[in-house]
Amino acid sequence: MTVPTNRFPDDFVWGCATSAYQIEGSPLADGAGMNVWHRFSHTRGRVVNDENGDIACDHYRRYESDIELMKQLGLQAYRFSIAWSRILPEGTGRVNPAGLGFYERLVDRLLEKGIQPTATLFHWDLPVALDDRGGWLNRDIAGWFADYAESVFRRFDDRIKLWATLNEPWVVSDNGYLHGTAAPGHRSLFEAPIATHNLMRAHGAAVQAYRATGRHQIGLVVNIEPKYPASTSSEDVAATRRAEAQMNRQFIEPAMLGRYPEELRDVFGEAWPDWPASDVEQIRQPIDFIGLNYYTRAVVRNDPGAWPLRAAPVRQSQVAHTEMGWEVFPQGLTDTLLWIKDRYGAPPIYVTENGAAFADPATAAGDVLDDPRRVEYFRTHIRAVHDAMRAGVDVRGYFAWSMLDNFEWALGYSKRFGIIHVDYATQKRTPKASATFYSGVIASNGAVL
Ligand code: LGS
Repeated sequence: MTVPTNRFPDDFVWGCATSAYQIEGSPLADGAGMNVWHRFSHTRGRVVNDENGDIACDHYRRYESDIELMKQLGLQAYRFSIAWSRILPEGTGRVNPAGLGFYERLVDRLLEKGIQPTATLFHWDLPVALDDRGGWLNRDIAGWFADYAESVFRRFDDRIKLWATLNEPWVVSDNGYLHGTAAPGHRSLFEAPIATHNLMRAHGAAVQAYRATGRHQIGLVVNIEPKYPASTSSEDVAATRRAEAQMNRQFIEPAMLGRYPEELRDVFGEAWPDWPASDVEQIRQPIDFIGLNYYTRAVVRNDPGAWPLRAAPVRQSQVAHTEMGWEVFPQGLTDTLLWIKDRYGAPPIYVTENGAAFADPATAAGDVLDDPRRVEYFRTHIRAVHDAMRAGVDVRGYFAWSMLDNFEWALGYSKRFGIIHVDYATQKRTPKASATFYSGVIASNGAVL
C-alpha cells in the first residue's frame, strides 16, 4: 500500500465516536433494564456533583437531528455502542423488541444519510441483573455475552460491517474492579484478574459467535498509553515494564498471541492465577482489526507506595496538557501504531478514539465556538497517524472522540470532549471550530493538515 505524502488513501474512513450511556439519556425507556452505570451514578459520592446519564445529550430522542449534524460535518462513519440492557433487560433470555427498535432506527437513518454505522457491543454499561449474578466475576458471563452478541449480529449484520466486542476492557477491570472508580466500584486485588480473564473469554466467545453468524469484520478496542521510563535506572525501567504490561498488554496480548504478559504476576502477586490453557486458546480468536484508543503517554518512575503497580506517572512540566491533566504527545500515537504493527503481526488498525477535553468558552462569538487547542490536538494527532502509515502501518480509519460533549463517567459533565458543544440546560448543539476543522480534513482527505 502506498500512502500519498500529503493526504490519506482514498478508502481511508473518517468518523466520530460516542457511547450509549454517555449520550443517550432515557436509560430505562421502552422496557430497558437498569445498567451498572445507572446504579453507580445514582449512588451518592461516586460521580462528580452526583451527576448521571438520565438525560445526558438526550440522543435517544434526538438521534435524527444528531445524524443531520453528522451529515453536515461530512462524516463517513459513526462509531456508537449498543446498550446490552436495552436489548436484554435481564441480561440474558428475553429480548426487548423496543430496544432493538431504537438501534434499528438509528442504523437505518445513518445509512440513509450515507454514514457507515460501526457498533461496539460493550462500552461498560453491564445490565445490573448480571452484575447481581457476579457480573464479570462470574465465569458464565462469556456465554451470556456471546448470546447477547448473537442476537445483535442476527439483526444487524446485513447493515453493520464493522463490529467491536469490548471497549477498553482495561478500564472495566482496573477502574471497575481494582480501584473502584468506575462501575461496579469494587476495590480488590483478587477480583481484577478474574474480571480481566472473563472479559477476554467473553471477547473470544463473541468472536466465535460472529464467525458462525456474521459476514463482515470484528475486532477488539483497547486503550494504549505508551510508557516511557523517567530515567535509565533499572528500578524505573522495571516499573515502566510493569505499568506497560498492566495497561497496554493485559488484553491485546492474550487476544493476539494467546498468552498473558509475565509481568502481571509481578503486579498482582498470588492474586494472578494460572489460567487453564483451553481458556487462553478460546481468547485467541483471529480478529479482523485492532481498535486503538489513544489519548496520551506516561513517563513512569518506580514508586513502592503506589498500589499495586509500584509505579507512578511523572508529570512533564513545560509541555501542553489537556483539561484532564493529560500530556499532549502526538508522537506517542505514531509510536503506538508502529508498536502494534511490529509486535502483533501488522493487523489492520482503526484509531477508534482520539481527542481532548479543554475548557471551552461558554458562549460562541458567532455561530461557532472557538477551541484552538482542540484544533491543534486533532491536527497534530492526525498527522501522527499519517506518519505511521507512511512508515508502513495499515491504518484503515480514524474516529474523533467525541461527536458531542457528553457524560464523562466518574467526572460527570465537567469535562468536554465534543467537537460539538452541548448546552445541557437547553440541549442546544453548537459546532466548535474543531468540527469545522475536522470537516475540512474529511473533505480534503487530510490535505489541509
Ligand atoms: O469518554 C471516554 C474517553 C475520554 O477519554 C470513553 O468512553 C472511553 O472509551 C475512553 O476511555 N476515553 C478516554 N480515555 C483516556 C484515557 C487516558 C488515561 C490517562 C490517565 C492519566 C492519569
